Amino acid sequence: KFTFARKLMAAAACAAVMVSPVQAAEKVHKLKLAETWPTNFGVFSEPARRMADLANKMSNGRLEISIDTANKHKSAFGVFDMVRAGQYDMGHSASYYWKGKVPNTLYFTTMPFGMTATEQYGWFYYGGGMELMQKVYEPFNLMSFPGGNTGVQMGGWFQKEINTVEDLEGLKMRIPGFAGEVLAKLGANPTNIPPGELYTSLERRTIDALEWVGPSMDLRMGFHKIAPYYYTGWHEPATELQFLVNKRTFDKLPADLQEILTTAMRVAAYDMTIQSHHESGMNWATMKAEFPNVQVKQFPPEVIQALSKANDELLAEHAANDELAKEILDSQAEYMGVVRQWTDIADRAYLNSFE
Ligand code: PYR
Repeated sequence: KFTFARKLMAAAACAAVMVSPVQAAEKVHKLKLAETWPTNFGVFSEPARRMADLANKMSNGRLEISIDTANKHKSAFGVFDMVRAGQYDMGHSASYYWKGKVPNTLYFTTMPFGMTATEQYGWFYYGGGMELMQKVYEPFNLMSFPGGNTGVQMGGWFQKEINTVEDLEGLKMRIPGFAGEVLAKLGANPTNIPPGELYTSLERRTIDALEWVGPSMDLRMGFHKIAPYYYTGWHEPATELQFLVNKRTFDKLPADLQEILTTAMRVAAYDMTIQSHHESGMNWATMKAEFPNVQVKQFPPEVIQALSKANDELLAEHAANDELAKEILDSQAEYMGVVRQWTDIADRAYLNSFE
């Protein structure tokens, strides 16, 4: 007899049978990511791996992201082009490396005398920064997301002391981004060199000085063995790395996987920001104890004033030359103008209130 209960069971079994082909058809999306960084590159190697792991677990295995370091693809500064062309689906790099290709990408890493990491994250996520970044990247079939922040960077490793503005003239320094242009205005010769080649360039004196990151990364690079002076920073107060995503790849993902990928990138970026501060703290203590000969210096006020003046002039030039550059720079300046007042009352006043 076909009872009601049996009918229900049959319906349930039928439903189960109907679900399973759907589950079987649940596609695994395999994405490939290219990093600018070499293999085993400390804190910078973390965000891509953490993001891939999180995305895989949160999607129950439906997102599989494999990672190639620069040792594999041999093109540290080719990441933009490779992701744009779809040779890779994703990248992990830094936006200011692309200024020679797309000048307006320059403003989404960090700016000399600009926002701190907390302020800049506020600008990205609540102050219109993300929208402006997408406006710059979208014409290139790309999306860009924050990829982890180093915090305030050290001003770099120098063979000779910088006592006057004249000491910058003719100085060959590895320094990317807007800061490089500021230094050029004061007569220095800035250049960008892939991270894997920095030590050799300074050791062989192809360059006189370099800035890389700060103790979180610099100690493992060994710069303290080949340059005596370690200057504090002015040029990169909040260096934000970058996840690049090929827009066509992203658009083809189901909506839930898009959300999972975006969340995984955001968590991985946040985590690197914390880890950078931690590693810098630990490594700073180690450096002071084990390498007491490293001379920590500040640029004299006269030099900082000249850098700041050149920076202001360059900002005005960039804004005058390009409408979108002006929109981005105005947005950053307005945001910082408001938020810095709070930073002053909160962080600055707190730190200044005691020794
Ligand atoms: C640099 O290239 O200098 C970074 O800090 C990422």
